[in-house]
Amino acid sequence: MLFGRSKKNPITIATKPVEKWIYATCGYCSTGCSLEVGVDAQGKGVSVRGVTDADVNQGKLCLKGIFEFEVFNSPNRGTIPLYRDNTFEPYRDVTWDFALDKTTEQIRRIQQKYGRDSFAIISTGQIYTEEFYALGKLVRGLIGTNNYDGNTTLCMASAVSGYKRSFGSDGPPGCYADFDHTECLMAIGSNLPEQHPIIYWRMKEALDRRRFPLIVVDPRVTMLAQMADMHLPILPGTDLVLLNAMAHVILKENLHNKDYIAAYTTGFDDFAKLVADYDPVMASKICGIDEDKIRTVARLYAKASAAMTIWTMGINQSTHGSDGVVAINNLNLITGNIGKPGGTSLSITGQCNAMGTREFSSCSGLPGYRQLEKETDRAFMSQYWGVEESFFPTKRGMFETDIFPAIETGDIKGLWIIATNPMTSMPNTARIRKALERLEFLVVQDVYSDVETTKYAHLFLPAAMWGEKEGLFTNTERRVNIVRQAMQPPGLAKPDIWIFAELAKRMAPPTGGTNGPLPLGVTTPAVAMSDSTLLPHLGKQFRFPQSTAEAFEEIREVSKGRLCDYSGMTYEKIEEQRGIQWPCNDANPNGAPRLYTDGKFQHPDGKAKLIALPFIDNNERPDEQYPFWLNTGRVVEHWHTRTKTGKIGNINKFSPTPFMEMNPSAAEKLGLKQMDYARILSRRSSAIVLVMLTQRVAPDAVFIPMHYYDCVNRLSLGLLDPYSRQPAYKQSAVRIEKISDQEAAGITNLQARSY
Ligand SMILES: Nc1nc2c(c(=O)[nH]1)N[C@H]1C(S)=C(S)[C@@H](COP(=O)(O)OP(=O)(O)OC[C@H]3O[C@@H](n4cnc5c(=O)[nH]c(N)nc54)[C@H](O)[C@@H]3O)O[C@H]1N2
Ligand SMILES: Nc1nc2c(c(=O)[nH]1)N[C@H]1C(S)=C(S)[C@@H](COP(=O)(O)OP(=O)(O)OC[C@H]3O[C@@H](n4cnc5c(=O)[nH]c(N)nc54)[C@H](O)[C@@H]3O)O[C@H]1N2
Ligand code: SF4
Ligand SMILES: [Mo]
Repeated sequence: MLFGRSKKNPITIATKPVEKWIYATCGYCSTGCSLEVGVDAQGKGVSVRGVTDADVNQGKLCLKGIFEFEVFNSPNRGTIPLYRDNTFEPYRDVTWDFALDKTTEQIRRIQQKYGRDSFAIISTGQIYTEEFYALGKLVRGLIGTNNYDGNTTLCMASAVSGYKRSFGSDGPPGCYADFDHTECLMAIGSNLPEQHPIIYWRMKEALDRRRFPLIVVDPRVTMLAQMADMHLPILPGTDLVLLNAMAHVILKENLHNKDYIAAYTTGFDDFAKLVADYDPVMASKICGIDEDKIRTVARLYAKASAAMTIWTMGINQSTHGSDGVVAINNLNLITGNIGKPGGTSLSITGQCNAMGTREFSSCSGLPGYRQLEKETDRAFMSQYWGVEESFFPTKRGMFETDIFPAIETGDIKGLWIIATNPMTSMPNTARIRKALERLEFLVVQDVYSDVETTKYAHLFLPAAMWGEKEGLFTNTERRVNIVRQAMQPPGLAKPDIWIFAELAKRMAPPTGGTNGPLPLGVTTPAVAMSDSTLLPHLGKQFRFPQSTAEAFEEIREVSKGRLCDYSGMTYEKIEEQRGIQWPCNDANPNGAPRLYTDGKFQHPDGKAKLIALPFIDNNERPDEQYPFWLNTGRVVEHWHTRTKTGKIGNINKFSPTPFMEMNPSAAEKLGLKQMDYARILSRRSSAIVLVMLTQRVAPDAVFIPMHYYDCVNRLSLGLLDPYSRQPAYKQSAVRIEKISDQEAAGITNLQARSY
């Protein structure tokens, strides 16, 4: 006789008719998991599985990776270019020739009328490195605007800026294997289990094998905080004070590594003088962490034979984001924890290829971490590309967060947005909307035609997505990994690099016929420019990569001898090794896990800088009118503005509706119950959210995920960091109101679901 479970029908998992498995790297987060896409006999992606012999994930995937094949069949993909003369008209289908000619013509018209820099370009961290390289060549070599930036300003800019200030160059020095060696791990403003589930798994495995203290600094009791040995629920935006106070204790108690400091750093005296002011008693009043806890953590960190810090947006998205990163580097320099196993400053990157854009997109400089400010760097790229050196600007242009205000002031008249959705992701979106409405020409290049920003565009260019084209991503630990093409793009959608190459052709018709035929069998006649006064800067050898493989060859050449050296890589070797960590060259043919192992840094004197960092409290703070801190961030099931995950049923079902985490005691005072709709107001605007009661947030704070259109970024202020220009998304002040008509609120709220 059968009882209980065994009596029920057994669960069966439908077999997938997979014909072949195609190697790829996950297209969501910067963990960089190796996976394979299962394709059926009709060429359709029907499954995904993890790659077991990949160092990064060893066969594991998180839920976004497991369901990633479903993006291929998601609705509202862009399949044909769309155009309208005025944004109040409906779009009409147009040919690629029309769309590309129109883009070229509008860019040149605006530049000729208002100046070269009046046309701006905002890109992303989510296309392939080769595509970034090609875009950079198009912008720096042909279009010639200096107002070219990416959404990485919303994300990694503070880490980049902090690494540059401390070490003389961008580039995370550590790797995931450091978890296996560390004797103390501090995680600041990083919700690893939800945002980088497989890095978390690596960390947890290391922790299970070999106990080491885990310290978590986060105002919210995240899952990581719950498993920490010590959770420091810091007052929002005050991490710099905590870090300065830790350095204070370490110096005062003589726990610093004097030999390391003397041999490899400069600036110690000024630094020591400043942190002398940050004693734990005074610091505890500012950052809300008990003075003894600060001392204990500082001692633990300094006494460990190897200690490391990881951080993400809790540090970067702050008015002292860049300083916070430098403070982490300071801490690791004074304790000799850079470039050694288990001792590092490892910024956990965000998007799948936020690293690739930093390395080769030319967004803030020139390829291979070259700087516009450096004569030798300009001269090298001028010679290599065949672009007159004087055509390059001598300093970087506007950041994304400065481009929108420049539209308001009329300095920017045209904008090209590539793979980012600022109408949902920028702070204070009402202001962004007004700015977009002022543009004479807006072109949006995205894989989905329903992305919110297209509502304000004149032209939409449909791009092929991850898995529908081949190319490289670099992950958090500098690992370059490949995505092979598993699927054909839908309709007329084209790889981003094809679009860049076609525009290049229109801007500089090939002279010597060096450019080969276009990929995917599509050829269009090059359109001569009506006015070629912008072109005399081009040398005869100027050519434009027509495929990712061609761009990769250029990347290998220009990166030779640089920190981010790809010269020893080939696509085959990358796939074979399941990713290679740069530098990869003759000295390190299989890549290198760590940077600065020899204590030689990238500042001209070869030393790292210890920098004194005074804390300036300039956040918007809760007051009587707006009594709650608004904290924003992510949940595991959604990806950013939900253009992908909002359309995948198995993922969207976990949180289809905008919600707010709220402490039960605060809710009770306002008469709010679980699952009530509440109105949340800031000095900018208001939004409606579902109330989720949880002890995860403090009674004077709420947390709202960033993923929903017309929601949290209507409220956020986004004050900017002075170095990185990154917005402080994590600190604004809000008020919460009970809504009497719950039914009406539900209807209003439905609109925010968008999909
Ligand atoms: N599932 C999923 N994963 C993702 C993404 C996604 O959209 N969805 N996006 C990717 C991208 S681009 C990024 S940048 C990363 C972001 O990854 P994370 O930075 O880990 O994620 P967030 O939720 O933005 O914020 C992390 C934590 O910062 C804390 N925090 C807020 N204010 C402060 C503060 O003042 N001090 C400190 N110390 N902490 C604070 C928040 O409470 C939150 O728990 O995730 C990547 N991974
Ligand atoms: N309140 C708040 N706001 C935030 C944050 C926060 O923590 N709080 N975090 C910020 C951070 S860290 C980030 S990274 C940003 C992210 O913000 P966004 O960059 O705006 O977010 P995504 O939804 O990832 O947008 C990427 C777009 O690229 C498209 N796309 C995907 N693949 C391709 C491709 O191959 N080619 C092309 N052409 N398009 C493609 C997608 O459909 C999508 O529309 O949000 C920022 N905004
Ligand atoms: S952890 Fe990141 S890279 Fe790995 S499967 Fe999940 S989303 Fe993809
Ligand atoms: Mo990000």
